[in-house]
Amino acid sequence: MTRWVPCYVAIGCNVGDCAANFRRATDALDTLPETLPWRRSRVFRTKPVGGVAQADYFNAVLATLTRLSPDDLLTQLQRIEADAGRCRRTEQRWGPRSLDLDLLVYGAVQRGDTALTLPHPRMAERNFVLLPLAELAPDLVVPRIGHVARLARRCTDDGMQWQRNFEW
Ligand code: A4P
Ligand code: MG
Repeated sequence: MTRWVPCYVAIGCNVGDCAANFRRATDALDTLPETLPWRRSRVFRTKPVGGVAQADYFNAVLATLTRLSPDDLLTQLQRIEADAGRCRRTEQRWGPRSLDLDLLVYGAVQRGDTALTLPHPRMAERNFVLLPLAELAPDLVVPRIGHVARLARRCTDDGMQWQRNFEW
């Protein structure tokens, strides 16, 4: 029998009605087959990272246990992004997007394919990933990256504001 695997997904948005996009995404995630209901971190408003001038983002992290394979889970994440109006062909790398769902960690799996790199290669550099991830899984040790709470302790929360009234 396939085992349940803990996995973590970063969610981000800086185009359109982000609360509605987050809600639609989490509703869709909660209906995935072979996947338990998702837990959520708090939502933060964050300054854009990556050098492209654009609006602030809303960011959070989601956690579940799944029996889907990493590739099937990524396919589902990309379908949910497309349903929220995201079009990869026309958008700029690190530019504005209505919904970004990045698979951060899938159990202890490590792989380097362009289509799916695990753990997510830039997660250790991103405060908007580490701080919410540390709320859900402080004791997680991410392969090649390290202990989440320890990494999060090195982050500053400059440019990150908790969105207490974000309704999703
Ligand atoms: N891909 C490979 N590995 C993965 C993975 N672990 N999870 C491939 C998801 N996708 C993965 O991703 C590009 C390709 O990466 C996909 O085709 C997939 O097969 P994408 O989501 O289309 O593009 P992206 O998100 O622009 O690329 P990337 O490299 O994931 O960018 P980041 O690192 O997500 O940066 N600033 C703030 N404050 N908040 C943000 O959320 N996000 C970005 C995007 C930039 N600045 C930001 C934020
Ligand atoms: Mg992405």
